Amino acid sequence: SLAAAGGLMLAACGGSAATSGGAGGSSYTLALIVGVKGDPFYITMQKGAEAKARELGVTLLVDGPSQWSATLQTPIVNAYVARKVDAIIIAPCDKQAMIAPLQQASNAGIKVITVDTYIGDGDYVHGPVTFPLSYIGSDNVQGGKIAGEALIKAIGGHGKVYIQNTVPGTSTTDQREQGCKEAIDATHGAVTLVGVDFNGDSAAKAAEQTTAILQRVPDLAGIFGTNIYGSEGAAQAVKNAHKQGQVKIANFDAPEQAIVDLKNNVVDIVIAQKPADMGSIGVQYAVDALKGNMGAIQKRVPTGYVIITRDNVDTPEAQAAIYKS
Ligand code: T6T
Repeated sequence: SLAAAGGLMLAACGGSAATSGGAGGSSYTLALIVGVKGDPFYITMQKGAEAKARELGVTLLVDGPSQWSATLQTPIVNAYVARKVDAIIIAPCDKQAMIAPLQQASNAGIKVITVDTYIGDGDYVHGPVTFPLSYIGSDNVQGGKIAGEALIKAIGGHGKVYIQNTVPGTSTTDQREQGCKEAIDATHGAVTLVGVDFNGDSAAKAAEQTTAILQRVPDLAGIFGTNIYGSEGAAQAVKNAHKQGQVKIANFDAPEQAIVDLKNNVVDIVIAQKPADMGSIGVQYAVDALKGNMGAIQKRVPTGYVIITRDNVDTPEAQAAIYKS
């Protein structure tokens, strides 16, 4: 397939995608497989992973599918298994479909760590899938709840809301939807959910779907965008309809555009994750595991959030949380 060819090409001309370790030059080769290429969240994760790889003197290869798709991500995993890397640090695109290819990697003796998203139910101690060494990422039910509660507050505690989601089966965004629904349920009917759409991780599709909802539900009060693309598309549609300020938006993730929209009153809350920490801890854990230092590894590492509003957007903490692109 195209993705396999792309993966092999990247591997073959490794130079651009590989960060080679400095001092001492270890023999370890790690692979970071992101959820989708070009996403500022994963670009920021990659920078964190590369910095840690340099510090520890290991080689890091980086690749990912061109679209959010387990079908496109699977041959990338297979290519790294064939290449016999020492560890795979991956944001799996689907919590079920990525189990088998990663199980094969693990069976081949490759250390597997998941970052951002998980496989199975994310509980690698008691859950159905236990071979990954750790799941490093946000608490996404909590994140969805924070978004939902902020949205409910922004709309004055009552009214109609809509969720712009990405691809079902993705652990992160499934859990954000769940957390937001819990916040809505806690209003006991004061806030109602008029719909959830899945945009396939495309901002253009998200804008199209949101435009249709704005027409169908003229008194829509608020929108929760569950990631960069859902939020970006929702904001674009609201701007196109000249409804900024009237329709409130809770924006998951913190690319530059979200900060612009926050400052222009198009969105009211920006929930920044810590992708660089996910990448950095992922690399640290892979090296710990390869050195047999299992005591250093926790099976679950929640990385936390920085909540950005107009009140704190110019603080150093908020500015540092904005994703790189
Ligand atoms: O929200 C992040 C990530 O946590 C999610 O799994 C996929 O989408 C993003 O990369 C943002 O686009």
